[in-house]
Amino acid sequence: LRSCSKPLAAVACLVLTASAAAQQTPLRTLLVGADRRPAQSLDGDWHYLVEQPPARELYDSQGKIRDTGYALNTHPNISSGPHNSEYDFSTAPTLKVPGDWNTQDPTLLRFEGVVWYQRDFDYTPQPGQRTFLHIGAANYRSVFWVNGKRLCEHEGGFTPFDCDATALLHPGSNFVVAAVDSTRHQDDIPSLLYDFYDYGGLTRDVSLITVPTEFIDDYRVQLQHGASFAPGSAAARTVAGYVHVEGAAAGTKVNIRIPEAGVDATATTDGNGQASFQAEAKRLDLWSTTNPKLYAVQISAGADHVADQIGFRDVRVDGTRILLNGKPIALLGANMHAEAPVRGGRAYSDADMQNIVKMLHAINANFVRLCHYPHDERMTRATDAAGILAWSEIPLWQRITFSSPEVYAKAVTMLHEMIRRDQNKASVIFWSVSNETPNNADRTRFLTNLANEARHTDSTRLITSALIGPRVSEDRIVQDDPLMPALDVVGQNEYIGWYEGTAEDADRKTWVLPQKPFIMSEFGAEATPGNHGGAHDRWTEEQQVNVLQHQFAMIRRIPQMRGTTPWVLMDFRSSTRNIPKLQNGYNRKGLFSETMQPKQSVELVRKTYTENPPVKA
Ligand code: GCB
Repeated sequence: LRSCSKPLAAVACLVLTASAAAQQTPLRTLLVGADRRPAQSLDGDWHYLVEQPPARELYDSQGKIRDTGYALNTHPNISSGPHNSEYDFSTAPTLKVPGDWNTQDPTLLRFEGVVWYQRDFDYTPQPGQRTFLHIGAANYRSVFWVNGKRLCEHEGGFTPFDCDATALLHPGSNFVVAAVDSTRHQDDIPSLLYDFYDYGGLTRDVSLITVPTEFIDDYRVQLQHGASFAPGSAAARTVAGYVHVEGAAAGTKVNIRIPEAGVDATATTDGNGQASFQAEAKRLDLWSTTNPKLYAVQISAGADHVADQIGFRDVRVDGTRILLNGKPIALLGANMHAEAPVRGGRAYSDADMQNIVKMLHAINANFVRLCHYPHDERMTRATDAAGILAWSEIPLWQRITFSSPEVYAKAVTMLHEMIRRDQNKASVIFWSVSNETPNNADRTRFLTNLANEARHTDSTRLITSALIGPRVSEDRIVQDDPLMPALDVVGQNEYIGWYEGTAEDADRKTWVLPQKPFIMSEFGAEATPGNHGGAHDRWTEEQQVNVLQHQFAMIRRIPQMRGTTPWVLMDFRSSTRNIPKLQNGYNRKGLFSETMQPKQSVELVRKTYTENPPVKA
């Protein structure tokens, strides 16, 4: 519990200390670079049982988690003895993990509640090692038991966690039971209402990761922040960061090697297990959108090793400009939900990510807003490899209980988890703290504190949020949201031509904005794929093109604009979109349909981004 001094662990530790005394809950952490470690995959078929609300197998009448019942994975006496049990995982059907339950069982398409999962696995303990159960994401609340004993709990549907299962595992056959609860509550993040699908389940990879007793749980390896890119100054090539070794005594040696860049640095841990380092690279190609160079980075400490692929780049703001490696950059992109193209459901595979990258390439994008929650780590690996800059967001969507200190604590945990997982991804340049929140004192205090927390946790990226609702008086749009001083870059959402007025209204608008870099982070119109008509006929591909054309023309007239992300790259499932025939359960503002069929708008956006970008660098 020494790592309680670190921000992420501190939050986990608070949770742990409360329950630790009563239940001896083992350490829960988030292993940086977990996806790079050798692992025993637990993906595949898991038995499942569905519990209708109020889920009395999981919660007692006070709402506390029960450790009896399904968690024990007992089997009913079927042929002899008194009848003893009303469930049986071993004869229950299976769901694939990773994967949401909604798209795997037609009866669960709209199910929000508790689903129980179970699987057996073989395990061979190794002396002097610790084994973590790694969960890529479980939406929304989840509880895990190993061999009938409670292992850990987690809240939040989009970030990974690692639970130390060493003490609960034994040689030979073991079993794990998980209860995943997607029920919505007012004080959750997101809260009760949102315009995307509530995909429940073990939506990302599950595995066992074995590490030595002293192990690398956290590291940052980056281009040293603040390097000079002024003409004539020495090339920026100092690599700096830290390695944290959980359980290490002060003075433990840590080695960081980047052979191709000629880096071979050693450092020693302090009393908190942390070793900071700084090293001159002999040669270093900076990561950029045109040269997404990733280096093999090897980190070792005692018996533990992690091998990662890391790009080195600098991002900062200069007045109203955004600089990548010292050069102004225009961000041309689109929004994207973590929705699997073609297959449907929550995206989780490399093939899903490649399809998303394919669509981004089709519009000649160099940027993607990954909305409205952290996507699968495969996505930010894919943007790293493809040279596509990324915006990553926590799911503070519209109406959150901003007055609640408990909700603020949850938001901080989600922010730390998002940052910690992707802190070594060169492509991720923005941490977004929220989307379209109501402008009032509670929310502004909450989000200002959260933005400061994000900057304090990671000063090497830019902090942003997507705002809505500027003051409009006739054709003058004045954005004076008091959250803006806390942001490095401001995202602006607006739907002129769809939720308000006509496409042509955009031609008359004058935007009055502070001297900061802005991104037009949402704009667009719905078009049912294959539906055609005139430029003013609703739901047609032609109208969508018309709205986007007028939007691009308007954006071109706003000098602070440095990026655009139309809403949205691909149609996505949303339980709030229920106009039969036109929507059929999908938000239709996609440039592509959910099966990746391009609408006419794809060609418009591609041509605009290629020949006449709507923003200047
Ligand atoms: C918004 C939200 C986004 C919605 C979109 C829409 O303003 O940020 O989550 O899906 O509008 O289509 O209404």
